[in-house]
Amino acid sequence: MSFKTIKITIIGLLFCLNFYGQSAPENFDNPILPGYHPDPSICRVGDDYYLVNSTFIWFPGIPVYHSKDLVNWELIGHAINRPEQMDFTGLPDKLGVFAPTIRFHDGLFYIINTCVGCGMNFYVTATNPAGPWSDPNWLPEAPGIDPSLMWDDDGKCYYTGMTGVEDKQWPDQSVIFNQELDLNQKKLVGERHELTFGHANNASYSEGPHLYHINGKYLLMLSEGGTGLFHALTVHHSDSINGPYIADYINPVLTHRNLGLDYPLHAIGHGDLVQTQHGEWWSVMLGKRNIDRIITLSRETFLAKVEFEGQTPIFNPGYGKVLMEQKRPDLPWIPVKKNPIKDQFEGDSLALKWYTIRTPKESFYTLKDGLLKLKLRKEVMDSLVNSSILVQRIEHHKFEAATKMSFKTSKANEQAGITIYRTNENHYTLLKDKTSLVLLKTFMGEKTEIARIPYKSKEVYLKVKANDLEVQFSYGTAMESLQPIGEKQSLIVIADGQGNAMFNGPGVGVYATSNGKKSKNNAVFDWFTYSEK
Ligand code: 6LW
Repeated sequence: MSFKTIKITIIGLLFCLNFYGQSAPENFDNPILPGYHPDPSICRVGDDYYLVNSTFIWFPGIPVYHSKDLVNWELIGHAINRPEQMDFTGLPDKLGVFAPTIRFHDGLFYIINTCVGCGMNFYVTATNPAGPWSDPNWLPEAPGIDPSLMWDDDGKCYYTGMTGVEDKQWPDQSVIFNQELDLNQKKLVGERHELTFGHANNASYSEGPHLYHINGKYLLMLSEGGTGLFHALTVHHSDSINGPYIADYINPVLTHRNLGLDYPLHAIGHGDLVQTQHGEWWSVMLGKRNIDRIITLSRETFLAKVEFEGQTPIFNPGYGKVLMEQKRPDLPWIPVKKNPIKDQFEGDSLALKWYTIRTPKESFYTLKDGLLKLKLRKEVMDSLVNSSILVQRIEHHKFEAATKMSFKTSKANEQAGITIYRTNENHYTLLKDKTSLVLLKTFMGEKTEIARIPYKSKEVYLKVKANDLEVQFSYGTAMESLQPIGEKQSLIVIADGQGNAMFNGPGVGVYATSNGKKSKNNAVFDWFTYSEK
């Protein structure tokens, strides 16, 4: 090998190796955002991609992700992270912030969304997508849910949304409409135009619309069939922004509803399109991985290639479905810093991956000297108000989470420990109290004590280990000598469709409560680990 060849090889290798020392793979794996990541919307600004999801009553709300390659995503902030912006108090877990749309126009980022149960449609803006985001601009005149924005060549901003139909011709009929949004007056103006009821004459829940102006034609992409098994993406074309829109013959352009109940990926729909700086088209969409038809990870975000044949987007040409692995976009490979397995609670703020449930009205934790101190408050996670709970997304069917906690009490009402949370009526807790450790299951609002073990010392290690549909809780005075508490438990407790578990997703984390009485006590957490197993 000549010196020149060696030099070229080394330069080539350096190009292939990014700054984390990983070589760029040929393929990527789906989902690109595992775990609770429903209703994705995406936009590109130059070489940068931004993606948002719905979060219902989790706080902070509406995560903003950034990527350079459409595969590696870094959480950079949240659109709703100040309690004054939005109040989720009193809302069931399936309400709150629904499907957002993110767009960039004229130097400003826009996220438009609906807070169902707390003010309905609104938009927030930011010059930096990591935040701060503005207070919500409420649009009380905008009916329905799932708003989207599009700026047309005339410089006007168009709002597209879905709303109900008064005299329904078939069950669950809804309508997609558009109207001009005057950004100076911050309200919808002019006439409202009905665009479509969906592509089929029994289309249910036409929703999640996005409007694109591509090669002089208007493309309206929406979802039909509801966000479960019958979910599908359809497209509709028009020469004029206000219609008439003609359904594409290829509809639905993407669905898994014809693949059968036992196909491991259900509910594909609710998508958004993006064109790369190199001209490729890609789409993000939601889907539900299932085990034996049971969905414990809720709706996740997937990526699929799109090629246009004329005006028609063809999703994953030759396959027509979402793939678990495929060739990655033609973009430089830029991995992002992964969340460390062990959160040592260093620094003075929690990592962005942590959420509480419903808007906090007071501060309930502190971080100091590498310790997370959780205040015991009278609120409980079974109610519809914020309690002292902090969770992060469960992203894998097989995972392990553990913590080291110091907690001592002389009062029978005080408890603290670890939790797997889906809704106020569906969760597990492994809690330490005055005299013991207790494993509690709350399923469809009914609480059962699974196991109780006398436990005295102040320090305790608590662990959950999930294997598909089962979870084993354990405890001990050292990580090396943990003992199981109770039998293996079923994760059906946090699965979709069980009681009030719908739309939102599951989390794992820490919790402390004084069960209705005032308290000055704290539970102190040294670290928290989460990893795929
Ligand atoms: C959302 C709707 C949907 O607003 O589910 O899957 C609703 N699509 O578009 C709640 O996420």
